[in-house]
Amino acid sequence: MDKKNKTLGEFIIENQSSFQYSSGELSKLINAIRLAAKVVNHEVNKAGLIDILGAAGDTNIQGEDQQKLDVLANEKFIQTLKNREIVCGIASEEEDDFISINSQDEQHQNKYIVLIDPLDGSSNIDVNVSVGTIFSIYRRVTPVGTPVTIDDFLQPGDNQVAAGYIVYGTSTMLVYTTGDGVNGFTLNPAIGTFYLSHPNMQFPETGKIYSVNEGNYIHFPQGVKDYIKYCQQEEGDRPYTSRYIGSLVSDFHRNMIKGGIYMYPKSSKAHEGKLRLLYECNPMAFLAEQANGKASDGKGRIMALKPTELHQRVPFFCGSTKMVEKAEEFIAKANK
Ligand code: P6P
Repeated sequence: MDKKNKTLGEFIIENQSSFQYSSGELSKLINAIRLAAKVVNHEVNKAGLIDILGAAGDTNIQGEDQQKLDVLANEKFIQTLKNREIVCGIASEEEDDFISINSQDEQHQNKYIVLIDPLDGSSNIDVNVSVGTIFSIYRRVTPVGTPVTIDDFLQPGDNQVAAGYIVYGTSTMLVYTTGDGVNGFTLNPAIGTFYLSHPNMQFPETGKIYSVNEGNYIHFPQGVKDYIKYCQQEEGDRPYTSRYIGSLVSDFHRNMIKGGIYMYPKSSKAHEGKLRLLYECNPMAFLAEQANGKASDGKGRIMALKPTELHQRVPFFCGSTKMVEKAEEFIAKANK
């Protein structure tokens, strides 16, 4: 079959044998995410009509309570994942604690946990800038059939069995990995089908784009300041271009296609950085490494970190391998 006309459903079926665990469950997991993505996509695209439909907290013209989109996205993903009877626990940026899903039917020995950032960059919605959903999937580590514990969620990123994002941009794309490369699927909204549009996505080894909020420059550690100045120097293939959308998924997606580095360093204002390890950095790091890129906390691999808290933050440097390594070099030199 022509790769370009392949649907997400066909792709999952064709590749389920490459998923090292029980294949049927992967299909259900990704199909649940696919369904929730279409529902959220519909709501995000309606956001521009908020003045007509009513802002969050109001009732819309149908008399329905208008929800904040990140609350709605959170509810849609949780509800869809619960209904599929293969997930035993969910953690979300929108939930203080993890959700334990105890299947009533003992034959459903649910083995997977999912961590999500249901609508990352949601503050961009009001200004019509693209936003995204990020997901990370593990097998539980506590005995099947018992309620999940925090240990099931505090696993290093290297234990992920699948991860991906949906970017709600000029087109809606679902990009994911199960450890066998990264593939991107574009939604045809007319028929509600995702098509394989970006097979085997790879970060260029280097690039000319650096993404960082330079408004925080004076608060960055010296090594980060030195790297940013390096990017701006007139030498060789520099100065680079600065591009910062303020939406991790969008900056990551552009950099994966064009080459580049995304940075959210720690600073005197954000002592551990801003991004969350479990449901932002680890899934993006899994994708980056599967696409021959790199993801670091400035010193070492993000996915090697042993998490200690559900919502912990870490500094994040991610993208083209040579650019991340250069940033690590400046950080190490400044720390000598
Ligand atoms: P700042 C969105 O809130 C987010 O988590 C990422 O998607 C984005 O890259 C970053 O924070 C933007 O944060 O502090 O630069 O506005």
